[in-house]
Amino acid sequence: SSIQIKRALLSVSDKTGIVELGEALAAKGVELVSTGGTAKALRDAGLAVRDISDLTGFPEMMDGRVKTLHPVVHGGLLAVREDPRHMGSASEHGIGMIDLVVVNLYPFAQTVAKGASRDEIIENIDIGGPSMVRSAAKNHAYVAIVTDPADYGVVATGETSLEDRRRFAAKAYALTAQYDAAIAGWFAHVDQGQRFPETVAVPMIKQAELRYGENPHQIAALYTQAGGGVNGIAQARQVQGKELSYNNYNDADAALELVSEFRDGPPTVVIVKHANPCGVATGETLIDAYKAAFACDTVSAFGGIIAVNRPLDEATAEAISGIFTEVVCAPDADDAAKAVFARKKNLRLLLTGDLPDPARRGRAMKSIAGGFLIQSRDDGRITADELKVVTKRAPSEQELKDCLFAWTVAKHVKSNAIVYARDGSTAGVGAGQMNRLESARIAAWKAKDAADKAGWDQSRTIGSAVASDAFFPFADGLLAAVEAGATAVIQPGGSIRDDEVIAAADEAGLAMVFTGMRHFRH
Ligand code: 93A
Repeated sequence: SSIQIKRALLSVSDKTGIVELGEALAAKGVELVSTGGTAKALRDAGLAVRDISDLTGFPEMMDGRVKTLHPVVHGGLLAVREDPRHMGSASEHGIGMIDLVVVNLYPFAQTVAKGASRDEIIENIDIGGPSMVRSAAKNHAYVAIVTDPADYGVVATGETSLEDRRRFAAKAYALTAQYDAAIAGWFAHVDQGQRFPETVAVPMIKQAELRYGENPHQIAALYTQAGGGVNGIAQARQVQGKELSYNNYNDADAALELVSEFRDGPPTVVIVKHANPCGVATGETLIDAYKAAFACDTVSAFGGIIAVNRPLDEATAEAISGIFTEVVCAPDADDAAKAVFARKKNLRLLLTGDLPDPARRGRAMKSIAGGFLIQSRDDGRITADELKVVTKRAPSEQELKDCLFAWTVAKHVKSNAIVYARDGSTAGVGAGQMNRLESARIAAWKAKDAADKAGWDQSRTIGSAVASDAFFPFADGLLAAVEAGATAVIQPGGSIRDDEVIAAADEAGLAMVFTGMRHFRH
């Protein structure tokens, strides 16, 4: 099953490494056949090359749209060498066998990315290349199809094994599938402006196989969308520590997405546990912010995932190292901070560079049995002047600040979400309950517990602002917040009982603002 290469067809847009490969093949006595540009590159390097037009008996024509689309090429790729009828047809029509095809395609995605005209984009849809890739891959029993320069070394030997040819074939079909997916996506989204095309093909590239999934009996891998252009957690650079697990990625994503909301804000630290923030704070410095975030819930922070919006310094790294932390994610870290973490062998340090734009548009996907739900990413953000004061009392400047801070955090808390905040720091977070009242109670209870543990004279929910990710359907949730000491409320509004809720707020002397936008996150 090892096959000696006698004739190779080289046709590449990206000419990297092609001359070296041509030289190696020529040295093994392989006949080289090429399309125009590739033939020129090889010839310029002093190699003997046969033009494809010589093989087909047709010139490369119609602006190169028809170069290799010919029975002489596809017969030479598809013929079953052991089938006398196939070989009979080949000799009858003067078709010689081709044992190796080296192709990379017209740069479609790159042409789109550089903002080329529609005509130029269309011209960069490769037809002949993928046809050869598919023909050669189908007939991998006899033909090697190389689409990745990383594999040039393997065929430079002048021989191919069946094992390699099978591997190449798998890679080749993945390439044409992704190539067509990119074209289909461009037609649907860009050219036709469809919000949701009839069918979706998403070109995905495997980045890593993970040790296991959410649980050890599940398998898992990380894929990224080809040409994604987003600097998210999947693109972060791991500087040190154990391999990231499935849960690490999921939690680090939640932490990074939340801290990115504060991209242009003061130093901010987010501590996430099981994809929910358990402490978020802003401060004069990163270490101040860390201490305040940690104080919110010192119990849950153990084994947490931390994301920050400033380059890490030594003092903050020292503070973080005080307890067991799974992952730290930052735009950057100075050498001193790196040295501190280096002492914690298991701690995973991820550097992201500039934080992602919190307002960017995108699609979010969730799997359900037998299907996927696709929605636009929750890029909704609210500013102070979009808020509607609904109570007799308007929030003070500090209350307003805390309202907006709590609201931003609540957006990233699993519903039902209730977040108490005071002085730029979360005081209590209630997440993932089946009713809002319980979230309000749990958050207050956790804040009280944190105060007791820290030896403060009172819970930090006293004098806090409270955010609710969706409207209070009844006054009871709001009253639980009043009981916890909240003086200001931010919520979407829109319940049929808004009047009741507003009356209860006025009765308690609260200041309440409506956002008109909710942030369910399930
Ligand atoms: O325009 S095509 O779709 N028509 C063809 O028949 C054809 N054959 C090869 N493009 C075709 N190719 C592509 O040309 C290859 O996939 C490769 O990307 C490129 C190499 O052209 P050249 O050797 O002239 O630079």
